[in-house]
Amino acid sequence: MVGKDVVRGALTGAGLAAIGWGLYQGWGLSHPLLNLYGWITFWLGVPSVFQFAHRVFGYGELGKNLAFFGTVGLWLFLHMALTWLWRTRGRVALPTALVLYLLLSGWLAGLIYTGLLALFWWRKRGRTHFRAAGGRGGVSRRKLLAVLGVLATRNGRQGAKARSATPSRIAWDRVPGLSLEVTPQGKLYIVSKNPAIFNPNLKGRPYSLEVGGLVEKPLKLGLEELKSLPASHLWNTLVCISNPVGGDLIGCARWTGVPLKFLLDRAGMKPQARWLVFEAADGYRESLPLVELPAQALIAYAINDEELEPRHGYPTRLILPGRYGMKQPKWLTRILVLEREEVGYWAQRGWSRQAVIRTLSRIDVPRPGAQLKEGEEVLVAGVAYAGGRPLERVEISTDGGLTWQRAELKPPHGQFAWQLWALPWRPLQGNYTLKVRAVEVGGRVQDPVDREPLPEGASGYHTVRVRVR
Ligand SMILES: Nc1nc2c(c(=O)[nH]1)N[C@H]1C(S)=C(S)[C@@H](COP(=O)(O)O)O[C@H]1N2
Ligand SMILES: [Mo]
Repeated sequence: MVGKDVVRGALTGAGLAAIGWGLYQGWGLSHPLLNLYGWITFWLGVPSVFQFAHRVFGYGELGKNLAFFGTVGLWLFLHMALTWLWRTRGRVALPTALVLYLLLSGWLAGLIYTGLLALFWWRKRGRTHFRAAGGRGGVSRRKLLAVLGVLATRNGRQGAKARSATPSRIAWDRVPGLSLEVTPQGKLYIVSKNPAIFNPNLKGRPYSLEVGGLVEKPLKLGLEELKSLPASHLWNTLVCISNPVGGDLIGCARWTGVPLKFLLDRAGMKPQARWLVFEAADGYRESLPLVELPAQALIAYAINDEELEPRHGYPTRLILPGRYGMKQPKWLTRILVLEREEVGYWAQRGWSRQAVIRTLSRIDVPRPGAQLKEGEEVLVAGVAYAGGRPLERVEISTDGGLTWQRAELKPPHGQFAWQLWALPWRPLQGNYTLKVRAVEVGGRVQDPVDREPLPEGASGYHTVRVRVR
């Protein structure tokens, strides 16, 4: 009999998760499975797990997805237990489920899920009747699932090529292996707390951005209204705080949107206003002290003159120059002005609260382990960024950091744009350890101490070993 509970429980759990996915994508209803995942990553202490997963799986999506599969397993197990309860202790099963769903996802979703579960159970009992009477039982349920599935539309990936060139000794757009100075949207890294299928897709859904809390005049603006307000452009480098030294969770683009200051001025601050809190459609939160809000911060709706793709935050996201990506919520739905801080999603999990970008530099070419030919000139080249603090120079060492030479530095597109750098190099035979470091105006040299990304972002010099024959 317990074997049947296992099968039924798993089917029930899977069915609820699927219907819930439709409700989440279609109407933005809180999904208990996603919240369970949030809890688990919270209580397991993502920081240490993250560092571990980082080593074992690299810094891609694998670790996150494994954690998610674990959550799915737990979710199914919970429904097996509930199914068993329902069979053996009948009456306590539904209240238990109610408490579980309420805890996981609040009253609205909690009631809806309990209702759905009751429906599942009731149908399971009823089905024997229906079967005898002509088997109509499963049909409407299948229809419901199909309708809900259709509600969520997914979007294909595309990205236009964008290149830019400035006259210089170096043809910047033709250095083999060097990053594009402007990252096309389709090539910009993607990071989200959610497994990909749970990223909100707000395309075709009614949308409005609220500005509320300690303001004189709360605002509620649709996308078209936002677009009709005075727009600003900002060159901004987006980099994830979990980007390791030399990593590729970084890109630079030209963002378009409404200056956040403009919206706040329009709403009017009350005297007690101290903090900005940002809320997103996936339940993500971040906050920032009002006094630290840079004038350039945007509520962005376009990148490189294209509409934001769903995975990059359609219809709007915050662009907060100088801070890591975690402080730039995608799928923005609400901005609250408060008296005190609300600790952000990742900050709750041990990451930095301020998340100020550390000065970084990366060698794009040559690649680690490259075999070069003696006497042939190559360009050592890469990118550097100091979080909006102007760069004075970028230096390269070919002897593991003993001596340094100055690379050519391409002028940036803007204060918050990364910079390309390159250095012609004609090596003799041997093994070389290349290193790069950036130096800010005023002489502050990039931090050489090797640090893991957690909690304040990685530091240390990107190092590449090559062989010349
Ligand atoms: N709503 C929401 N916004 C979010 C996140 C998220 O999980 N949910 N992740 C943040 C993190 S950690 C980063 S690094 C950036 C990544 O933005 P991108 O995927 O557009 O490159 O989005 C940020 N904004
Ligand atoms: Mo991030």
